Amino acid sequence: MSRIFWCLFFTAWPILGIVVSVISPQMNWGFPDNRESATPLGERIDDLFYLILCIVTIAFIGTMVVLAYVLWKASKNEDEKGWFSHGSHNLEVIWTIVPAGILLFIALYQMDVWAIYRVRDYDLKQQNSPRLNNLVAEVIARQFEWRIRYPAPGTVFKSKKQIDDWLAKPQAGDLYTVNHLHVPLNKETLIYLKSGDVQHSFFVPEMRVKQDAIPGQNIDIWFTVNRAGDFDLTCAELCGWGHYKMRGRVTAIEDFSGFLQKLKAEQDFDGISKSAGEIAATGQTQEVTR
Ligand SMILES: [Cu+2]
Repeated sequence: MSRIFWCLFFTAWPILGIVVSVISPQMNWGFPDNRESATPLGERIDDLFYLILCIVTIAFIGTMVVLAYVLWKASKNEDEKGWFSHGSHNLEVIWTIVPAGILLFIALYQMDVWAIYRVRDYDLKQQNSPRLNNLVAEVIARQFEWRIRYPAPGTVFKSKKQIDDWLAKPQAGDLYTVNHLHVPLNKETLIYLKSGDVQHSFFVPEMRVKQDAIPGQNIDIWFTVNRAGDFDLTCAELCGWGHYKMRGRVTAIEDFSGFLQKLKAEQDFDGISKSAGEIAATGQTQEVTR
């Protein structure tokens, strides 16, 4: 094969790759259900991904242009031999310092988002902090399901110690569900994540929320959902033979306290009085029919 063939061959693939990348959003060639973030913080996380995508695209195009130039230059003379280099100190310094500088820039630039994502419990330690009552639920990941515990409707936490006490053991009046977490819409939400056995990972792709559940730890997760609806919850840590079936749902609803009241009516239903639906509809206490 002539050198010009290899020059065209190795130049065509990067060009094809770039063309496919540019047209794929319009052609809907992305991942299925690759939808926009349902949380404002998720949008900022997406922006970080796009920033990194821009940086690697520039680096990719730059290196491919150099490669194409070298191939094209060498293809003009079939008899010219290659030049072997044992390294260039200056070049090595440059390609160490430039990526290091880019990594340092990304590390500093993302700190804000990371702080909002991970470090929001600092003022829970203050008495009567408004954030104390952002607590919505405790989620226990276990082989192979998500166990959800909500505080009794109307519970008010006045200190971090009260939260810790609530987390330490189940309380009378707590409400329970399995694999389906409800959260309030447009409100800063705090959930605590625990593991009942091995390591799991609480992952809600559309909310851009992902957090490992680690045995022995209560891990706080903060988010604000600003789109009503159902979102897939999945386990993102291989946790055993039934890992694949650790699927759940997160639902963001406007009337969160109404949901808790309905859940309480269902849970308190003794099986012989009015149906849970009727009680929830009327808001009455139960009457036992004999
Ligand atoms: Cu798992």
